[in-house]
Amino acid sequence: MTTGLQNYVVEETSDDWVLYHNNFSICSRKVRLCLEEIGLDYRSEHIDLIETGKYEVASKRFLKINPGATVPVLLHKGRPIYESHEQIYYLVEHTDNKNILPSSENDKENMDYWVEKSSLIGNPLKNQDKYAGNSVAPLTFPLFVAMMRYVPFKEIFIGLRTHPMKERVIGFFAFKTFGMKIFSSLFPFSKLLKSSFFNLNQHLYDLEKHLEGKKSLWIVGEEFTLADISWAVILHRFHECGWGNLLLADKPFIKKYYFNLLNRESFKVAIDNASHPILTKGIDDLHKTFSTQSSLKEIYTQLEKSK
Ligand SMILES: N[C@@H](CCC(=O)N[C@@H](CS)C(=O)NCC(=O)O)C(=O)O
Repeated sequence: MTTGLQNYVVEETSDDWVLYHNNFSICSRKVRLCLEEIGLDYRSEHIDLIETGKYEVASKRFLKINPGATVPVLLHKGRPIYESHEQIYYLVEHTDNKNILPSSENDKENMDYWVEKSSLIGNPLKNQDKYAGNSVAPLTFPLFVAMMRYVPFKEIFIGLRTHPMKERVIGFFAFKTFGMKIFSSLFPFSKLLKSSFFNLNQHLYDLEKHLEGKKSLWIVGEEFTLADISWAVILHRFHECGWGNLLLADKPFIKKYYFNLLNRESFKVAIDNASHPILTKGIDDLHKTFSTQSSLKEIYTQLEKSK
């Protein structure tokens, strides 16, 4: 598939900008944050993932928008862009409001480096040492398990028929079937959680060192840029999944940086105010489970000791 704006129309529409997205999806949050920062008017189309109750992402209607069955998809005059890291660049380059692009070439290079490092590219189980987005993905699995309690099996079975990536559907079937026991050493998931944790921790050390040296409000400097948008959703994701204390215990500069992100108006609109009932219940259940469920607790304690 070619990158960036595709040369075909997937929807006849009079809306210049349409975003197909999901409130829980980390990549969708990134693009919503960008849209808020730019202040762009767009039509919002919420699409359910199995985590939020059903495989709307693999429905006939949505597969016409994206045969790959993923969100977010940004449409510009009906033509799609499929990758979130490309969507945010496209948005700033094709709208008047350029205030989140750095003015100097040097800063722009710096921004590109941090955007790429935080992206989720390709299979999240690969290239975790290159992309923080890939390494945070498996750390979300405990929250997936918690959310699956509220999703009936029959909805997962629909995905077995319609979803182009069957391995993902089988993963959710296993999460629903085994619950948190899936993180015991009998399954490969505990090893995966640990290696993803180590990879993400390394990316965070790099960011900590950068922020410490820079001593600026945001990643590139005093200007808020795409790099901050891209990291905001990663930091928020591991906090909502209960890894925040462990990952940031020795990183005071990221802690302060995250505090500033949380207080940004765009963050409140694009992330805090865009939740979902299954997500709220899942987070609540997970945070209780973390300290009581033996296999998760064991992983947490092992990681704590290893730091
Ligand atoms: N590299 C893509 C990743 C897109 C992606 O995997 N999106 C997830 C949600 S964050 C999704 O739509 N999953 C649907 C599914 O697995 O059924 C991007 O950056 O946009």
